[in-house]
Amino acid sequence: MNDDLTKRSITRALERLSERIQTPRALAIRPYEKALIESFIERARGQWLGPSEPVLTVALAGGTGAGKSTLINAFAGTVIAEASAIRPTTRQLQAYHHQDDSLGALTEELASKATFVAHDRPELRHKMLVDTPDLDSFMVQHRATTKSLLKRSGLVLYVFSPERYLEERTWSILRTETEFSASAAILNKVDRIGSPEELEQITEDLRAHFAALGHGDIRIFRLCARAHVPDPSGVLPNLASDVDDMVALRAYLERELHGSEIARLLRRQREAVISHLRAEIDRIAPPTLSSKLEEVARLATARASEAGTRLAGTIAEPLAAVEAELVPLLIMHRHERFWGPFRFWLAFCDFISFGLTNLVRRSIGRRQTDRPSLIESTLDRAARGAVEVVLRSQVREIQDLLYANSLPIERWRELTANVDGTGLITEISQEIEAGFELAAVRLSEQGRSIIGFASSLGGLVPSAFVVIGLFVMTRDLFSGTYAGLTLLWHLLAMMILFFLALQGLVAVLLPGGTRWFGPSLGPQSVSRVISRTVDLWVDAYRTDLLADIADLREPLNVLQTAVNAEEQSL
Ligand SMILES: Nc1nc2c(ncn2[C@@H]2O[C@H](COP(=O)(O)OP(=O)(O)OP(=O)(O)O)[C@@H](O)[C@H]2O)c(=O)[nH]1
Ligand SMILES: [Mg+2]
Repeated sequence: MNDDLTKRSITRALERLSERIQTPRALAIRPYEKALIESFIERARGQWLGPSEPVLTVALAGGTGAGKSTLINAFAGTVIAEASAIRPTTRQLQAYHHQDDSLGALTEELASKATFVAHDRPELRHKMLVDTPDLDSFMVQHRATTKSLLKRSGLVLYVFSPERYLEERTWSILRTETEFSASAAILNKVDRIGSPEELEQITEDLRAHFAALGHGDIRIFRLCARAHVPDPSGVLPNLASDVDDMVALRAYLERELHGSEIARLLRRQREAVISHLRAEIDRIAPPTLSSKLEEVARLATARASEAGTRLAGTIAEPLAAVEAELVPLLIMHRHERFWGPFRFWLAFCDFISFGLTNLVRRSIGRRQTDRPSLIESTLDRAARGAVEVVLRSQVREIQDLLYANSLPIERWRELTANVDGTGLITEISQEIEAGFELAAVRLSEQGRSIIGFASSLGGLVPSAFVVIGLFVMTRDLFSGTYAGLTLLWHLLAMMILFFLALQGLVAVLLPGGTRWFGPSLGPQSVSRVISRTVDLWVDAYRTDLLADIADLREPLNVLQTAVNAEEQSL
C-alpha cells in the first residue's frame, strides 16, 4: 500500500472528525465529550502519522522519586538523566534511542521538551526509551507533558516505589492509559523492603490493582535500579537485595521486544484507539440514531398532514370566502375560451351573475394581476393567526418527539425559530392560485368540444339567419311583396331567442354555477403548504444530522481500513 496516500487519507479523516466534533451541525456534543474525542484524535495522529519505520516508544512513568531516572541510567549504563533526592527532579523528557532510529515518533512539541541521547546498541534498535516527569507531584505541567507522551507510547513501564505505590494520582492516569498501550510494572527499591513477606505482599497488592483494571496478567519486575548505575569512578553501589529482576527486564526489552512484537504492540495501540473512538462516537451518535430519525420523520409527516386538515377546518370561513371570490373569475376565465358573437352573450351572463365590477375588472384586463393578491389579502386578514398557532404547535410536537427519541433538539429549534405567518399565507395563496390555473385549464379541456360546438353555432347560425333574411328580403323587394321590415324584426327576435336558448343549453351542459367546481382548492392548499413546510424543516434537520453521523463514522472506517491493511501486509 502507498504509505503517503494512507497517511494523507488518515490526516484528512482525522481533520474531518475533529472539525465535526468542534462544530457539529445537529448533534449535541458536550465539552467533556469533545475533549475526550480530541484526545483520542491526538493519540491516533501520534500512532498513524509518525515515522514510516515503526519505532516503539517505551515510556518510564510513575510517581516522583520512584526511580524512573535511575532506571534509565541503569539501562544506559551511565548517568544520562538526573536522579536525586530532591522532589520532583525530572522536568523534561529524556530519550535514549538508537542512532539510526527516526525521532519522528515524538511530535515537534514533545521533541522540544526532550533531550536525546543516542546509542549504537543493536538490541535496542526500534525502541525509544523515554524517562518522564512524575505523575503525582504538585507540578501540573509535569503531568501534562508525561500524559501527552503516554498517548504516543506503545509500551509503558510503570515504576513504583515501595513507599508510594498506591498513589491515587498515578493510578488515575494508569486507569486510562493501560487501555491504550501495553504495560509492565516495575517495583523498584526492593532493597528498602524489610522482609520477603512484605515484598510478596506489595507485589500481590500491585497485581490486584492491575487485575482490577483488567490486567491481572501484567508482568511485574522487582528490582533495585540504583544498584545498576555505576558511580563516576565506574563502581556499582553495593545494595543488599535478594530479589533483582534487572536481568529479566533487560532480556524483555532487548530480546522479547523484537520486530513482530513491536508491530503487535503498535497495532494493539491503534486498535485500542479505534475502539475507544468508536465507543465514544457510539455514545454521542448511537447506531440506532438514524432509524429513530426516520421514525420521527415519518411521524412528523403524518402529524403535519393531520394538522393541515385541522387548520383547514379552523379557517374554513376565509377559505370559503376566497373560493367565493374565485368562482366568478374562474367562470369568466372559462368563458373567454368562447369566440364569435356567443362570447358577447356569455359576458352579458357574467354581468348578470357577478355584477358590473367583475366585468369592468375583466374588461380592463386586471384580472390576472389581481387574483393572487386578492386571495392573499382575504386570507391574511382572517387566517394568519391560526396558521401561526398550528405551525408552532407542530414545531413543539415534533420537538417533543425528537426529545422522546433522544435525538438532539438544538438544531430543530434553530431551524424552526421563525414561524413566519405572512410567508405561509403567501405560499398558501400561491398554491390556491396554481390550483386555480389548473382548474381553469381542466375546465376548458373538459369543455373543448362543447366550446367548439357552441361557438360554431354562436357564429354560424346567426350568420345563416342573416343571409337567409337578406335573401328573403331581396327576393320580396324584387317581387314587389315587400314585407322586409317585419321580417327583419322577426329574424332579430329569432336570433335573440336562439342565443338565449344556446346560452341555456351551454349553462346546462357546462358544469358550474356560483360554486367551486371540482375538489375544494382551499383546504387542499392549506394541507399541502403545512406538510411541505414541516417536511422542509424535517429534511434540513435530517440532512444535518446524517451529515454529522457520516462525518463521525467515516473517519473510523478509514482508520479501521488502514489497520486491516497493515494486518494483511504482515
Ligand atoms: N535505595 C534505593 N534508592 C533508589 C533506587 N532507585 C533510585 N533510588 C533513589 O531514589 C531517589 C529518586 O530517584 P529518581 O530516579 O530521581 O526518581 P524519579 O522517579 O526519576 O523522580 P522524579 O524525577 O522526581 O519523577 C534518588 O535519590 C535515587 O538515588 C533503588 O533501587 N534503591
Ligand atoms: Mg526523574
